Amino acid sequence: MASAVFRAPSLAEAPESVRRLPPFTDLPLFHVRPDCREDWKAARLRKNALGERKANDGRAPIGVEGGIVLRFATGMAEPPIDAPDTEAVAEASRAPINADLSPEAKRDLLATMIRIRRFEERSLRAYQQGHIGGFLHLYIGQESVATGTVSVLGEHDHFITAYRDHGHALAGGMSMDECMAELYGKATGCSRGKGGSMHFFAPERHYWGGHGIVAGQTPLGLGLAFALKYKQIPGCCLCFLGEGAVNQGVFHESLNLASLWSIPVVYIIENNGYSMGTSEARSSRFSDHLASRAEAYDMKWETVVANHIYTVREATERHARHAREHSQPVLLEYKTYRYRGHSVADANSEKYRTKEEIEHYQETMDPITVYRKTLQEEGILDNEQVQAMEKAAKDEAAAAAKFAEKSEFPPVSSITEDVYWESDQPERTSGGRLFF
Ligand SMILES: Cc1ncc(C[n+]2csc(CCOP(=O)(O)OP(=O)(O)O)c2C)c(N)n1
Ligand SMILES: [Mg+2]
Repeated sequence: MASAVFRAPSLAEAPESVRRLPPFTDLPLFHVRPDCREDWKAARLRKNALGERKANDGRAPIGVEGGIVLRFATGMAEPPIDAPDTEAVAEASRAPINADLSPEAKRDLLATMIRIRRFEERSLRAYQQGHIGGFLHLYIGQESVATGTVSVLGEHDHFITAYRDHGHALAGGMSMDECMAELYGKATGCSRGKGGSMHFFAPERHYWGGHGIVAGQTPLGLGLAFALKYKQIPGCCLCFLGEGAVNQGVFHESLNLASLWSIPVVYIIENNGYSMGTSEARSSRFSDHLASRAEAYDMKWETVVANHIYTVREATERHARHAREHSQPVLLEYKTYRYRGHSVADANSEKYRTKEEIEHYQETMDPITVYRKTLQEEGILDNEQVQAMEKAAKDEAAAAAKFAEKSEFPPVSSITEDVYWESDQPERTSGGRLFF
């Protein structure tokens, strides 16, 4: 008999909740939720008819949760977000953190998001031309999160993230030159060419990277915030993670300690709907909000649709202030979306989601487009200014690529420099730096 794992359950074996559904023969062996938008459903069914069923020999297991039919082997997600939260945007725009911005400061935020996107598009081109090797995780689609969060940080605050780290770096003030050179593996890169895409660092800007192990940065973020409290520095630490990191044990250990010791750490889940090719729905058991898991640790939490930078700034500022003033942790979940594959190697990112899903997001939710419209409606941005920002960002990215190409690779002799133990052994150091 075939292994249970690879066998579609028969109706007789199904639990009562399943038997009440239409017969399996009427249901495609596909990931369909009854509340899913009709056009997406249709697109999924079309794709299914075209080859998915054949590819899986009709044997993909089916799971049913509360009337929701899931196929676990492969399949696509419930779209991470359906529509902008217009009410929340209007409210956030009236909050002092946004309302008090000068027109110039508002335009600067747009310019930063455009810079991040053009930088990454240029880096993708460089990758395809063979200048960049290894990983390249693009942040395209999520720009409002890094730009909005980092823009409300105070002088004593710190931030740290995972490997999808280019946006945070540029939002934190790092130059395109040092970032692009790092991607090229050159000695002029921010990590002297030894880190690459996943390891952008700028501790002098309070940016602590850049970490490749999923959830590995979550205890480090806790440690940074602990150090602030221990040294009585009135700051907090923003610690970013993907929604794929929320089931890692170390994340839960970190939440527990953060709450137990009242540590001013703001955990920010950038929920872009997918961990590599696995949708949120297929990887995590939760009711409505991933962030509600914070309740297990007696911790505050909130979920925010993050495609508008005003909502991101409002929520981050409010929670960061609370963290600093009360020395309390919080778990914030930002609903966002990535357009590209997990990394450049994930070229067929439409395999686990439909083209329609990606297009829908780009047309209705794109963080750069929606914010540009907001500024135009506020009467503080015209087309010429947008074009100037676009040109400046493209020119800057092209210049950074040139700078990287011309730079030297690090010498082989430098391979033993910048290793971790140095800071504890000053007499044997080659120049490692201490920042606290
Ligand atoms: C401990 C560990 N397990 C597995 C991996 C391989 N891996 C790299 S990224 C990733 C998906 C993480 O997705 P998510 O946290 O949602 O972040 P996103 O890529 O969406 O930004 C996995 C499984 C890893 N790097 N570390
Ligand atoms: Mg993700």
